Amino acid sequence: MKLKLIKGMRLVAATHNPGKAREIATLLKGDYVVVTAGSLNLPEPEETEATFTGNALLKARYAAERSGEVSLADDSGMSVSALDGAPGIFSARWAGPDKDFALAMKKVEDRLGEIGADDRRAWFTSALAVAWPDGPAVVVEGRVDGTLTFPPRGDSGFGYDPIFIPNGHTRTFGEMDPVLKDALSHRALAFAKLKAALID
Ligand code: ITT
Repeated sequence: MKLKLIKGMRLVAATHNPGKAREIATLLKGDYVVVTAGSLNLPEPEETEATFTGNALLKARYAAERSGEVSLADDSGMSVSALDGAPGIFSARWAGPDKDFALAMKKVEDRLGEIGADDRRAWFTSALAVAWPDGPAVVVEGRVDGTLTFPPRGDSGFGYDPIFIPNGHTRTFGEMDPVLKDALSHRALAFAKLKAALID
């Protein structure tokens, strides 16, 4: 069977993160009827896998099984070179139970200070998985490289956006027009791959 996403169909966005849900809806550009896992009252699965792609597949499959509809999940995070790729898949968990990203960004700054690292290189990864209720699934990954800046700048976007400057730019993702972030982000790059694989 050839897996395809047909324009106009309903897609469950298997995320409970409003910032991500907004970006996913924009990237699907009105071609699909997007319903969120939250609006269907689907619970959040525990992210037990060790990779972005593993957790993206786990979340997409979990939503597809419970909703009976084609589901799309994103597992993403920020990795810091000098911290050996941390927080990586633990990016959400560094913000604690209150999802406090000011705290998470401070933790990144403090860890860099503790080890006396000058290297400010970092990257974002987004793994996007689509799962069909009858079993098949597809996963792709996108990555954008950049450098970190402290203190955080800008209140656009979400998560770690205020400390991340993508290469070739001077503004953080938090200061940038969301249209520009959506044109060059890790999520946009993963979407381009997904479209090439699943959309005619
Ligand atoms: P769902 O699992 O419900 O989708 P989540 O927030 O728990 O929501 P993840 O497990 O994938 O999602 O965690 C990824 C974290 O990495 C997320 O909470 C953000 O803080 C951060 N992150 C991912 N993409 C980001 C982006 O584009 N800009 C800023 N931070 C981002």
